[in-house]
Amino acid sequence: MIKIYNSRLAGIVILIFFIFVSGCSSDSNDMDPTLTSDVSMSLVVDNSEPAIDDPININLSVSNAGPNTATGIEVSIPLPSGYTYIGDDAESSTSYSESTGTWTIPSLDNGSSADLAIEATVNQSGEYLIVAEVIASDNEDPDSTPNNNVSAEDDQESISVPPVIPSDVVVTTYAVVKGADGLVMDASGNLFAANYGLSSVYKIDKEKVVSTYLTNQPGAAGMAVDDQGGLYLATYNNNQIVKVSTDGSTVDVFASAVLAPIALDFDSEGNLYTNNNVNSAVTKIDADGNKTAISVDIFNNSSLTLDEEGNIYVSDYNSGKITKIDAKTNELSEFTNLSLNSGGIGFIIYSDGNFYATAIADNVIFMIDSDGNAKTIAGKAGVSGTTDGDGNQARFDRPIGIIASEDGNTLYVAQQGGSGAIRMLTGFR
Ligand SMILES: [Ca+2]
Ligand SMILES: [Ca+2]
Repeated sequence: MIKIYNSRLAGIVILIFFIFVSGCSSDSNDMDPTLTSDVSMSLVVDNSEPAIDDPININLSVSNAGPNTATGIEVSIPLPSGYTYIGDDAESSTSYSESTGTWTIPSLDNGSSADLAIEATVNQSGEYLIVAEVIASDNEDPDSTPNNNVSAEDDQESISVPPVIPSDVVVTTYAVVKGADGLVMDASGNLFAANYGLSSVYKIDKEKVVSTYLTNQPGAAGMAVDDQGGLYLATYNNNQIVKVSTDGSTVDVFASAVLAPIALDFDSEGNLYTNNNVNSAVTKIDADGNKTAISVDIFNNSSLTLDEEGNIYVSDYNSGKITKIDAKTNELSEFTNLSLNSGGIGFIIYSDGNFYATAIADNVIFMIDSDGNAKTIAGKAGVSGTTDGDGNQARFDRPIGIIASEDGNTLYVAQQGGSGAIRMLTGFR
């Protein structure tokens, strides 16, 4: 009995050993989860300061520090919206799918690496942060886990390559008023800066002398000047539009019961428009003060402007969206959607074929062409400051009001933050 038992047991042990040896002699790592490969990556670009539309090569390298051959590696590296894919050069035996953003590496020997170069152009706007991570691998890795999105691990890298702003943009400090809101310039070149919190409007004349122009205007916001030089002011907290006489001596109510007005702009026929901040609407006011409501798809709308054809553009305080209202049909369409990291748009203006917008929380100034293509012309997204200099170096502190000079070649920007300096931009077009 015992002998028979032992002989059967020996046979089973031999059989198991045979299966084990034959299994390990194959190439498949699936058979043994204890195989280990330390996979890591590097991510670099060949041009870290590209201009808009410049091509760059995004170079990704994945290495295996062993001890075993790594198999079944998949790396996620999708191109964000700030880039346009041109092509890629994936090392032979590997493949990159532009549509899924996945680079597949079937096998990587101990001590070897695989390379991928993605060629792309840098867009005027969009998301620029490129994130690459190993999302699959057959073997155990001693210091990283596929697809867990832990940036400190060696299987994940990121890089951001926003376009460098043309350096002929120059930003200087024009004048300092108490933290401002809306801005307007009259035909003589005098600037007027409204202060919402102080219910006041300050005048900055051509010699940059600052004086108090209006007081007791609750929630002083946006302004516009008519053809006769009359200044109109939206008083947000009074739900009114007031008109100031040319010499500044009298202030009359031009329109009342205009809910939460912010920006003001005229069309070529002398109709005045304002955005109703908390009413998903725009109010049109004719020369006699008669009001017409026009719907817009933005509730917390922050500003409006009109082009020379009378189309109305309304900005969203909460996002980068600007909606166009067709002058003839009142039909709504998305004009553009500015790429913002946080917060929304302050004021938008139209000037001589282009649009300009302030990004309050992002601290940048946008220029938008008539097709809705936007680019940052000054400031650095997410970085506030007071530095003057070229467009790349200049910093803003909650830029809000914006107005262009008559010839369209100079911009003035009011700021809520810091000392309330009004900044002047040139060289942007
Ligand atoms: Ca690793
Ligand atoms: Ca990881």
